[in-house]
Amino acid sequence: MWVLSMFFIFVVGTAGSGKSLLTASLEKWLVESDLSVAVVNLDPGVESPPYSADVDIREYVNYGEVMENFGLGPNGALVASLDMGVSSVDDLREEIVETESNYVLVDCPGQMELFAYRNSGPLMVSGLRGDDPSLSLYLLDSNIARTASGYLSSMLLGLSINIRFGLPQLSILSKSDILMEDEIEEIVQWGSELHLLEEALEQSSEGLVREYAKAILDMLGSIGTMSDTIPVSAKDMTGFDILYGEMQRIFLGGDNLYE
Ligand SMILES: Nc1nc2c(ncn2[C@@H]2O[C@H](COP(=O)(O)OP(=O)(O)O)[C@@H](O)[C@H]2O)c(=O)[nH]1
Ligand SMILES: [Mg+2]
Repeated sequence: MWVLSMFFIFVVGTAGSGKSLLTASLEKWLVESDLSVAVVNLDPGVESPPYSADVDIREYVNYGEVMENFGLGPNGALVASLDMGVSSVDDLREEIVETESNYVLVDCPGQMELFAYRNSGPLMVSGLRGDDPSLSLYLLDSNIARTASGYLSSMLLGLSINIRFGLPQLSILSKSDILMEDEIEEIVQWGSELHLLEEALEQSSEGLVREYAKAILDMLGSIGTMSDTIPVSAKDMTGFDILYGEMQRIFLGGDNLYE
């Protein structure tokens, strides 16, 4: 019997890196390609996301009430809301399965760092995806990645998110429309040719960074986890064909590299 898989795509990155708009644009792109898509909002604190969510954590936890009832600030309330959301993960998954979609786009919380480092993050991810094939899209914000030290620190955060979630991960250079073509090329090259990144760090960085940059780059080179960075603009809808190709390569690759 032919069993249809659902493919889960978790959109992750720091606050403001463009997760929600990318989710909206990727949904549009996939639907235009005749694929069915379910969009999941996992951000309890979002007011009006740029898409209409099929499944929404806000139906299970009330961020405003959590803030008020427990006397918490925005970050504390987010952490508490996510912890509470984990107890509803089976219901969220059931709602997702009922949509019978080809792709499930999961827009992760604004403060991704909090989500990734708490237990609720990985628990939520594994509960939502079940045994379905999954990957994460890690957004490197062009505003940050345009400098060598910004790129390196974003990369390292991506690596640590990768360690927490244990999913195959693609690096996306988000908001690429704000960069010049040659800037994009340079950033993409940093990912594949670490010596270029090292040179850029040497030219631009303070002494201390220069000293340990080499050690970090040697470490990155030896674990060989650097994948190509894919420039995408959710605003201009560019880069999606290449992104889709890379997602297919992971989902349909047929190997068990990530299991
Ligand atoms: N120029 C440009 N701006 C973008 C793009 N994607 C998102 N933004 C802007 O960046 C800000 C944060 O985007 P959002 O999707 O809410 O980020 P999130 O916090 O990661 O969900 C918003 O003002 C967006 O309009 C893009 O592709 N190009
Ligand atoms: Mg968002």
